[in-house]
Amino acid sequence: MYTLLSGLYKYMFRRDEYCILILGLDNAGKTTFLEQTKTRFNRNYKGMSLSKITTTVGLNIGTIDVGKARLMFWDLGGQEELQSLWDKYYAESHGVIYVIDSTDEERLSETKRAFEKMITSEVLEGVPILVLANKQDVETCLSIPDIKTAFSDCINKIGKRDCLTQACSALTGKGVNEGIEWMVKCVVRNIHRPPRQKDIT
Ligand code: G3D
Repeated sequence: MYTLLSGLYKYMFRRDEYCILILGLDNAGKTTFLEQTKTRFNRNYKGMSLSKITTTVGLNIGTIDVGKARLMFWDLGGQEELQSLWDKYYAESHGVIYVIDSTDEERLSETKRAFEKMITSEVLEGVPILVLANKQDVETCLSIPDIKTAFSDCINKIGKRDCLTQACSALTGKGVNEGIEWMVKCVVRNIHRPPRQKDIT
């Protein structure tokens, strides 16, 4: 009886786990986004003060539960020398959140190059990509149409995968829930699709 009940309990509360990479240049707001996400989705999480966050060096991790999905985030450093490590994590990932600093027009072509390199990786084929146009709380920031125009020649490389550009402020939280909920929908749907080539052993 105990085994039956414990099995039933486990079945009812079982969560499917998904690894989500948070990528983007240094200073884009990746760590702030992760902290904001943890604060919003984990009821008892007491986050650090968002204004005290410093740029990602190495790796930050975090987990949230949304419905029956458990998202495990890996926030990777965005400095040029750390970007070469991103692809070591691709094979494990179910989704990518790519964070752009909408206030940094000077580095727009640099972030586009890093984005292009990432989306052309075969290992990430079919993996949903959420592009966060971050820092939209800053009045002088680039708008979504500005960013989409700057990234327009990436469209063909995105292919058939799910991709959404979401306006966001990691600092105030605007757009964060919408982005996460979209990602959950995509990864849950993908798990019921035939496996990607890399998953076939
Ligand atoms: P990173 O992890 O991508 O390197 P961080 O970036 O999360 O460390 O953020 C870099 C800087 O951008 C931080 O400011 C942080 O407060 C700021 N920032 C992040 N998201 C937003 C946002 O949505 N709006 C605004 N206005 N600022 C944001 P400092 O001053 O500590 O460098």
